[in-house]
Amino acid sequence: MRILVFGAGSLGTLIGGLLASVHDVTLVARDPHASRVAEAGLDIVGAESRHVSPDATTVQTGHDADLALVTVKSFDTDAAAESLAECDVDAVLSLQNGLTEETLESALNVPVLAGTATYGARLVDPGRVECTGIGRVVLGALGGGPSPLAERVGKAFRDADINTLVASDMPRRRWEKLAVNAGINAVTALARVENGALASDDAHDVAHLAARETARVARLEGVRLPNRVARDAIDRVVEKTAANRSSMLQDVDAGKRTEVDAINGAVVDSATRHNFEVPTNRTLTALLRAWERGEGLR
Ligand code: KPL
Repeated sequence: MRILVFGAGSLGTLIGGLLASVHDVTLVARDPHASRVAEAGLDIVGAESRHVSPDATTVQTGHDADLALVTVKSFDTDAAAESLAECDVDAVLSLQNGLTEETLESALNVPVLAGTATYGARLVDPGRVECTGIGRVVLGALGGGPSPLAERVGKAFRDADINTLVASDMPRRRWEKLAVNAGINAVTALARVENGALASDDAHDVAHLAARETARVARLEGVRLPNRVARDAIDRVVEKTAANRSSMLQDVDAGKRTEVDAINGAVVDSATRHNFEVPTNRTLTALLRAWERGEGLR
C-alpha cells in the first residue's frame, strides 16, 4: 500500500516508520527531520527497534497515495486538509486528538476513517524516534458500522506488525477518548502534574466532572456513552499512564500552543449547539486559552 504520513512528528514518524517495513511510505515532516530521514533513513529505537528507509519530504502537495495518515496537531487540520486537497489520495485515516475527522471529511472528497493510537512515541533527534510503549491502533468508519476500507487498512497495519483493531463503534470510542482527554489533559497541564497525580488529588474530581460533561454532550450528539463509562475510562487511563506527562502538559512545558480547542473547546462548542452548559470544560478552555494568549501563542 502507498501511504502518505501527513504531519510526521513523534507518533506519525513511529507509525509511518513501522509501516515502512512492508509498505511504500512517504513522511511529510519538518526539517531537519525530513532531510535527515531522506538522506540516512529512520532509526526506530526502544520497545520496537529497526532501521527503515521511507521517503521523506517537507513538500505538502502533489503526492499520490492509497492512504493519507493524518497525524498533525489538531489546530493544523484545516491547513492539512487544504494541502491534501492538492494530493491524489484515495482515503484518509486520522490518528489525531480531538474531533478533527469532520473537518477532513468536509474538505476532501474521499472516505475518512477515524482512529485512535495509544503507542508511545518520542522524537529523540532528527531521523530517530523512540517507541516508549507498544499500544494499539483502533480504526473504523467515522459513522460506525462495518467498513471494507477499514478492514483493508487494518490488514495493512497488521501486516506491518502494528497491534490493530478494526472497530465498528468508532463514534462511541471517539467520544470516550475525548472524555479522557478532556478530563486528563487540561487538568494535568494547568496543575503541572503527571497523569498519576489525578488518582488522589482534588484535581481528580475536576477531571471526572469534565469527563461526565463530555459523556452528556456525546449523548446529546446521539452517541451512547454513560457517565460511568467515561469516569471509569479516566480512572483506567490515569492508572495505566501514571508516570506520563500528558501531551498538553508537554506542550505547556515546551511553551507551545495546546490542543485545548479541539478537546475541551470542542465539548463546549457542541454543548452550546444543544443549549447545554458545561461549566467545567468552559473553565478549563478559558484558562488554557488565557495561558496561550499570555505566551503570544494565539
Ligand atoms: O492521550 C493522552 C494525552 O496525553 O494526550 C493521555 C491518554 C491523556 C495519556 O497521557
